[in-house]
Amino acid sequence: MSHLVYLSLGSNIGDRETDLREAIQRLESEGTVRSVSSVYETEPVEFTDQPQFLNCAVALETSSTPEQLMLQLLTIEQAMGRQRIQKKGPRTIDLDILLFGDEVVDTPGLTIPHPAMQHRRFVLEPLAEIAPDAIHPVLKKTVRRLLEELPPGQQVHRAPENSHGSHGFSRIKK
Ligand code: PH2
Ligand code: MG
Ligand code: MG
Repeated sequence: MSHLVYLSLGSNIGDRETDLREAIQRLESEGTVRSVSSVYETEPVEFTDQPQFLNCAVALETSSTPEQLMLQLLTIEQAMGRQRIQKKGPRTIDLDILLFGDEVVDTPGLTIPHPAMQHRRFVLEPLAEIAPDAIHPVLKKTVRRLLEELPPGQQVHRAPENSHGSHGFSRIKK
């Protein structure tokens, strides 16, 4: 049984765009990448004294369970040199599960939907680009609606495209 999962990717140290692209490539071995949003330059929120982020959203079709996928994401983060020094602090790569089909998971190690997604423009703006009609199974609202309901603030804008165009990966796949 496979599920369509939405992930948020972020990087704010090192070559941020290369790291996002490498993470997406690595995700290909965990399932099928169905779509990738534009890359957004976003101001840091929650822990604000850190560099600007690049963020994007990815739709991944996977036959893993939520727990298996979480471990796969952790393994990718570690393989890419992620160091955990400061909570919510600078990172080379962060891979978070936002939505896992319509499943709801609430265990000490894993919460799905991501507990902060509805408050974060850096999550909702890229996600709305690839999945405006996806439904948050707890709040029972579409991603489009969650984005519309966000209070003003949190700067997010599409990063300029690089010389390869489309950041070197195709946006929407069949
Ligand atoms: N991630 C955080 C905390 N703050 N801010 C932005 N703009 N983008 C992020 O990915 C981010 C953040 C914790 O994971
Ligand atoms: Mg995160
Ligand atoms: Mg994370």
